Formats: sequence, C-alpha cells, structure tokens
Amino acid sequence: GVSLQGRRIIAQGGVGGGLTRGSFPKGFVFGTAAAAYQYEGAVTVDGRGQTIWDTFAHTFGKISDFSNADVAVDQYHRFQEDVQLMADLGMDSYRFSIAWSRILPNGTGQVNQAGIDHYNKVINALLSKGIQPYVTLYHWDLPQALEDRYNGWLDRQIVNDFAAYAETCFKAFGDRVKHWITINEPHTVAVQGYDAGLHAPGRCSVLLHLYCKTGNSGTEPYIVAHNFILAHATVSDIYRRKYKATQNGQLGIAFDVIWYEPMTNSTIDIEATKRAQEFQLGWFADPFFFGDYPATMRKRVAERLPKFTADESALVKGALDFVGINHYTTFYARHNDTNIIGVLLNNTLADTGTISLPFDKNGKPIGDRANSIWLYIVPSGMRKLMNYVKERYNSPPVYITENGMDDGNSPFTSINDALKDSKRIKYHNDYLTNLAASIKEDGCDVRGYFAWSLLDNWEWAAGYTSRFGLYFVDYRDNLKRYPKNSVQWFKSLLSSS
Ligand code: PSG
Repeated sequence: GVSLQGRRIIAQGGVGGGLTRGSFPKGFVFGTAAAAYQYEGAVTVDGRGQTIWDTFAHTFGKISDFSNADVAVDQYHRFQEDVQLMADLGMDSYRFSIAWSRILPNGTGQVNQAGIDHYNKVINALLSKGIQPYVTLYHWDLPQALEDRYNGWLDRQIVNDFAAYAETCFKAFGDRVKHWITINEPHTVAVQGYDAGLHAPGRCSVLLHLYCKTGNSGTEPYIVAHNFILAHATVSDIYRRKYKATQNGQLGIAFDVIWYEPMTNSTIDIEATKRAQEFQLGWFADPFFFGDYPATMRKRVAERLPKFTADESALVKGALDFVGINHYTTFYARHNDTNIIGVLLNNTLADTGTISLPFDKNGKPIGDRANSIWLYIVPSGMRKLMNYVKERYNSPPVYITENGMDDGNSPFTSINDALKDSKRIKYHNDYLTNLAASIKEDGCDVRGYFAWSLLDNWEWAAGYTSRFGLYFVDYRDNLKRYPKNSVQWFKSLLSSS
C-alpha cells in the first residue's frame, strides 16, 4: 500500500484510491518526460548549431510571452542535479531528447564531439542512479541548416539525413540506450508547423497568407507527414539490419492522440468522430500496421495525399516495435463540411470534415480545464484510447510517452501556493487508474508511463506561461527547483508494492 504520508497527500488531492505499483504489471516502467529545446538552454554552448525553433522563438509575435528558450531551465548545465530529482522521485526511467544540432551542428557532415560527450554524461548519470534512458531523436528542433538547404521535412533528402543522424546516435549511445523514440508527435508538427503555422517553421496559407509568409496548408502537412513516416521506417530498417543484434533495443514513435467523443448520437456525428481519429492517429499509425493511409483520408485528401510505392509500403509496414502515445485530453467531435473553417484555420481540419470542441451543444465543458486552452481533464479517455489502439492495431505494445497537466504562471501566486498542486495529483491518479483498468481488466498491452513533465519548462508558443512540472522552477531566482506536492504523491506510489 501507499505510505502514510502518501495517503495524506492523496487525501489532499481529494482522491480516493488504492492505486499502487501492484495495480500495474511487473516490470511496468514509470518515468518523467522532457525535451531538449524546452529544457537545455545553452543554445550557443559547445558548438551547438542553430535550430528552426531558435529562429521561430526569436521571430517577433510567435511566442505568447515574447520569450525564447535561450536559457530555458538550463538542464544542459544542471543535469546532475536533475537526475538526483528523478532519483528522489523513485522513477525508473527518463524520457529526454537529443538535440540533433549538438551532434551535427549543420545537420549533416562533421560530428561535434562535445555534443556526444554531453549526452554520454547525461546517460551515464542516469544509469548510475538506476534510471533507464528513453531517448527521443527528434523533438522538433531541426538544424536550421537543413531548413535553409532544402526546406527541411518538405524534402525527401531529410530521410537520408535523419537516418545518418540516427546512426550516429546508435553508434555513440546504443550500447546503453535500449528504447528509442525516433520522432515526437509528427501529427503536431505537420498541423501546427505547416497548416496552422503556430509552430516552427511557421509555414501556412491560412488567412490568405496574412499569418505566414509562405507555405501551403493544403499540401505541405501531408508531404512532411509522408517524410516523417519514411524517416522512421528507414531508421528502423537500418537499426534492425545493423544494430539490433548487438544492441537489442526497440524503436517507436510518440504519437499525439486526443480522444474524441461524438457530440451527438447522430450517425453523421459518429462517423465524423471516427474520421477525426483516422486523421489524427490513423494518418501516422495505419501505414505502420496496414502499409497505407486510412481509406477515408485517401478519399478525402485525394491527389494531395502522397502515395507509398509498393517498396515503401513494405518498408513502413511493421516498422514500429512499440507505439508511443502522448495523451492529455478529450474533445467532442461533430460533422462539419463548410470550408470556411479550412480557410480561416487549417486545411487538414477542413479535409477531415469534422470540427472538434471541448464543449457540448449546450456549451457545457467536457471536463475541468487545466491552464492550456486545449487541455480538458477527462480521465476515462485514457482507457477508451487504449482499447481503441488494442482493437484497431491488434494489441501492439504501448508506452504512454506523455501525460500531464499544466498550471498557469501568475506573478501573484506565491511559490508556496504553486507547490500545492492537488489538481495535478488528481489528474495523474485518475488517468493512471484508467490506464491500470485498461491493462488489468481489458487486457491492453501497456508497458510504461511517462509524466509530462519533470520540471516546469518552456512550453513552445506558450513560452513560460505554462507550468507542467512535478517540480516548480523559480524563473525569478536562478531557476531553483522546488518539489510540488505531486512529487511526494509519485514517490509514495512508486515506493508502494
Ligand atoms: C500535445 C497534445 C496536444 C497539444 C499539444 C501537445 N493536444 O492534445 O491538443 S504538445 C506535447 C509535446 C510537449 C509539450 C506537451 C504539452 O510533446 O513537448 O510540452 O505536449 O503541451
């Protein structure tokens, strides 16, 4: 059971309970998750090359608080201290990303030994505390050189360059890293980076190009998606042929997946809800299980959707060792095929013929909201999503590579008050309870769970306005870290039996 202190914390969170390690199968892995650009800072240190997110963050008007991640939470210099925080939590693992431009400052060519040295130190520090590294190779920080050279993910050359970078990492770190996430949230990149223009590289054609100078929201998201899929498949093929026998690791992708509930019981809304999921998870996961995009997508996107050749299809199919799922929230979906949405917002949404909202017909929210405007708390979505993955893809191994919620960052909240995060405790308790039920009662094959995030950090276009950490970071006093109450809660859970 949970310790006395743990129970008190659980009681503070207003959560009943009984969640223990024993609620999960033997060997189930708990960790926290992070990403290089959101954490490291030190953007000009030790030969790191510039990335598309440095460029984007320094473009006026792109980040809501006008901040950038030049310093972020300085994990580049403080990783020893942060590894100790993970050890204090009792976590089994840490999911972090490698910055491509620290390894290859120009994206290709000369390897920067200082970058290799840095991640060796991080990996060794983790292992010395018994914490397993789960390494993401691409968490959005593309070397700017590749964007300049050929428009990055829009060009098929990226597949070869990403594969060369991945191989460099397998050679340098693969003796100790046994779980690789090649790409974080390809769907988010395709939609936010190339359709809505809200993320780097900030390309789109919505609002008649008033928002983005260049881009094509009707075609580019599908092209970059195709290259992401081929990039993973190529890397997986190389790993299996050249590294698997000696290193014996596993490769997956972290997919961002919102769960959708139909807004009404009508057939068209139920159909629209299915499409919403096919245009989100199906777009990226179907090729790996079935060798092609969902039929609905092929029909609706038609000639704008790239095609897999027979060889590519064979390369892609079966190329995932596990499915990573970043899951935070649930929305309602309803049928909508007026194109005005596509013109104003984004074209993948218009192609979907669906609109998804966190409110029902009467304006009632689907759940309690966190700080982010897209993050509504619906714990049952976790269990339903696990069952959807199990049924659609025939029970693949799954890791929850991210799950968590944010508080705001108000200058008027004292640190003491910010540490009382009972809403976060309840969030993790309730999502984990549903996850445990999906495993024990429904037979879903879920192997691990990573809380987003270890520390408060730089939340992309929302800058420092969002606090997802289990540890609070004091941005006004030398980035000092303080445990929120959720740290004690996780500690109790992880030391229970
Ligand atoms: C994930 C899911 C949604 C929006 C954004 C993300 N959603 O459901 O609408 S981004 C994702 C990312 C990580 C972020 C974290 C929190 O991988 O870097 O910090 O989630 O937004």
